[in-house]
Amino acid sequence: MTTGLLKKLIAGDRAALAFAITLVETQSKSKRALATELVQEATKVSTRSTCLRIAMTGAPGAGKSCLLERVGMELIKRGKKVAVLAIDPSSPTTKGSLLGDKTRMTELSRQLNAFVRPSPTNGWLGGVTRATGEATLFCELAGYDVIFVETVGVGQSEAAVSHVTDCCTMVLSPNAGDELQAMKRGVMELCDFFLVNKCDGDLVPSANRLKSELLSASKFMAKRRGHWSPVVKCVSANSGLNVSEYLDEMLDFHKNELDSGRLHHLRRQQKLEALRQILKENILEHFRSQSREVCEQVQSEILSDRMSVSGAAQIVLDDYYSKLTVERTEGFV
Ligand SMILES: Nc1nc2c(ncn2[C@@H]2O[C@H](COP(=O)(O)OP(=O)(O)OP(=O)(O)O)[C@@H](O)[C@H]2O)c(=O)[nH]1
Ligand SMILES: [Mg+2]
Repeated sequence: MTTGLLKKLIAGDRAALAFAITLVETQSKSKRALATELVQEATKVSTRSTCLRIAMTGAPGAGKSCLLERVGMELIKRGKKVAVLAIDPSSPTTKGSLLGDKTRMTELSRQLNAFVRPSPTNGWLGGVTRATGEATLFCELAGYDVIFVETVGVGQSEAAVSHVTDCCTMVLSPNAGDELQAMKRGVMELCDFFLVNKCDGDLVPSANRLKSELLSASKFMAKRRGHWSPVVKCVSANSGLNVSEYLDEMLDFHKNELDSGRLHHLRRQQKLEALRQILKENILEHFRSQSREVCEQVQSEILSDRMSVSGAAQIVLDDYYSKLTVERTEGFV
């Protein structure tokens, strides 16, 4: 059923790639079986584990898309094929800021060796782990060498995206000092590169100030990788300042990770994490669908002090397990 689609994917057919990604993004149960089959087949034939997967995160308006346009074009000049998967957890449709993303990567979108794909997640962050991981796999099969995943930094998205990428770049605006104070240390510790964007015109002094702040903050961060201290750079998507240098360091980083076997190890761990995530999501969904009513009942009991929290939890769990037993017995009849 999916063999034809897979062949087209491997041949680099962009329409087939777009179709395959739509398929894994769907939440419709009937299409899910087809999507699972496609991913299964794709996994078996996937041999290109040397692709580079980069998460590009940062607050709205930091300049992620503009930078990706620059970085992507530079990679294309160097003979690489580039894919950008832009995820927006806040946008329930492909309208809104995502159209903005498309237009901000106009030059890149027009390149034969580039594939730009906006993906709404319908507020479902778990979607980043599964659908994006699968979309990345398809991009690799279709021959893309570097795959960027653009996410709006909202704390959880960095953690989710770190499960499907090799490294993480955070883009910041020069005036993001306050944001930096508020940012959870754990989020910063997931990043390997910090780019202070918009280092041009009047913004140069504040960009340099933020760079110093980041450098001192990074000294106190726990290292995500023992051998690597995060790189902090001032860049400008407008002027192109340091874009090429960033890419050189990124490619070096990737080569080191690959040669040392660390990347291989990371991806194995990511696969197991993805399995855990999918199981967790499905089990939770099943639990919610079965236990909504009893949950509501015990909630009011707890709030009026007629029941202890642990006693209420036990009632909900007993009810859930008893339904599971009934389901299984009925299944055998
Ligand atoms: N001065 C200056 N402005 C920039 C630069 N890069 C981006 N901008 C401006 O910053 C604004 C936001 O840029 P985007 O690339 O869309 O930012 P983003 O982080 O992708 O935003 P979201 O996708 O909405 O989260 C735009 O108005 C850009 O023109 C830069 O290097 N210098
Ligand atoms: Mg953007």
